[in-house]
Amino acid sequence: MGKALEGVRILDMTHVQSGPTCTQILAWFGADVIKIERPGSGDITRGQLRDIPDVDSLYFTMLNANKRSLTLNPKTEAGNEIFTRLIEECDVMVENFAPGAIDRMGFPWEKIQELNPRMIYASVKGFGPGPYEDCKVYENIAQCAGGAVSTTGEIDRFPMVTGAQIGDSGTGIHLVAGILAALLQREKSGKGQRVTCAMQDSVLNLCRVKLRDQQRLAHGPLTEYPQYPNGEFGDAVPRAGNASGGGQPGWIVKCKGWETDPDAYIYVITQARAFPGLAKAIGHEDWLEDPEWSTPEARLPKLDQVFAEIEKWTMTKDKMEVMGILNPLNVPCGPILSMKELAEEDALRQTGTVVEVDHPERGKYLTVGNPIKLSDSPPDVARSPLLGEHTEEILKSVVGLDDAGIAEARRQGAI
Ligand code: CAO
Repeated sequence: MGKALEGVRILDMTHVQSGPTCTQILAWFGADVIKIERPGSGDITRGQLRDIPDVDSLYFTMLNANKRSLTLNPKTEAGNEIFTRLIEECDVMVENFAPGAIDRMGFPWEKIQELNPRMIYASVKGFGPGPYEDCKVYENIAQCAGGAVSTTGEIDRFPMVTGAQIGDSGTGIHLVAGILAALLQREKSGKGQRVTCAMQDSVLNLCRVKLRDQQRLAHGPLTEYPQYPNGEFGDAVPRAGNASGGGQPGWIVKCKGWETDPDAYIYVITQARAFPGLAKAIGHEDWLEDPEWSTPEARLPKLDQVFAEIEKWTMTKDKMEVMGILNPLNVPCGPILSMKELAEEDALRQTGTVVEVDHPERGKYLTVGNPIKLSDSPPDVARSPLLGEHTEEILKSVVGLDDAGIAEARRQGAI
């Protein structure tokens, strides 16, 4: 079966995490992704957080599946010529270097357009135009700048970053959407365009509900926040612990074994229409007849007591037992799953969300496959390339160099 992006060639100038997440998804959709890496060392993540000496790290292998690797230094004379040919031969160029790095290599957008008017040139930067546009940015900085950190954490404690890589991988996924839209527009216009995603913007987009709450604050306290009705609200959205971001109250409660198992917890949402079943399950049928508890409005100021009662019940059961009882009652709930549990989850293996791949140097490892499922374009997850594994192959078939040209490029240190 063909793949959705078959025939699309990507000039992948990405490194670390944000850009590589984007091009990895494009590769899973079937694009030919040519990853350009600095001769000798390659993407810095190949050597970062290594678990096995002298072998590409999991950081690299889990972000660069299904790509081909070409070592190239565009700052050399031969490298500049090869890079020029690649721009002519590719459909999309993706990069996430520090601001201005590609320009300094001698390839500003104007020149790229001249070389290939159909080229889509996609970039991740930390910030959009403005006071911080020249800053280098990593994940946690983006989380801070995009509003995630000020709104995450325990109430009245210090701000907290989240383990989800919403700045890096989150921005990479936003960039995928921009590239696909630009490819579609090119079908009609015949022209490429510039696609840019700032990490701050992507994080803020993911924190949309918190900007909603900022505006609601002007009209009174945020009644679903744990600070209501007894705590104080300032002039900015506060941290809300584990309160639900939606209109239905939710919280994390302990389950059996919590004293020794750090993940023996479950998230329970007291959705109004499922509340009668929940109340009965925890032995609080009395609440349903009592006007002090029977309506969401009556319960709102005493959510802490509601969840304390739920917890008394959940502490007598393990989290999967709670799931088994509450789900048939349509009570939305979710166990706190550890990475160990996720790695061992059979259903995720079956859907290709967790995939085992074989690597010639490290052996078998697990990766997260494509979370976006296309029925006519299922991904075959392949291992990441070794550094420069496809250099000669690409120079011959895409760039059109012969053996003498390759030898000269090598002599100059261009590849
Ligand atoms: N051959 C020769 N030189 C190369 C090369 C190659 N194949 N690939 C990159 N380089 C050079 C660049 O040209 C640049 O040189 P100059 O600064 O002299 O122009 C240099 O390598 C380093 O690039 P950099 O500044 O991007 O790298 P860094 O490690 O200092 O910074 C990062 C990393 C991520 C902070 C920065 O790239 C950045 O802010 N990127 C945009 C935001 C982003 O994507 N952040 C998320 C990263 S994932 O956590």
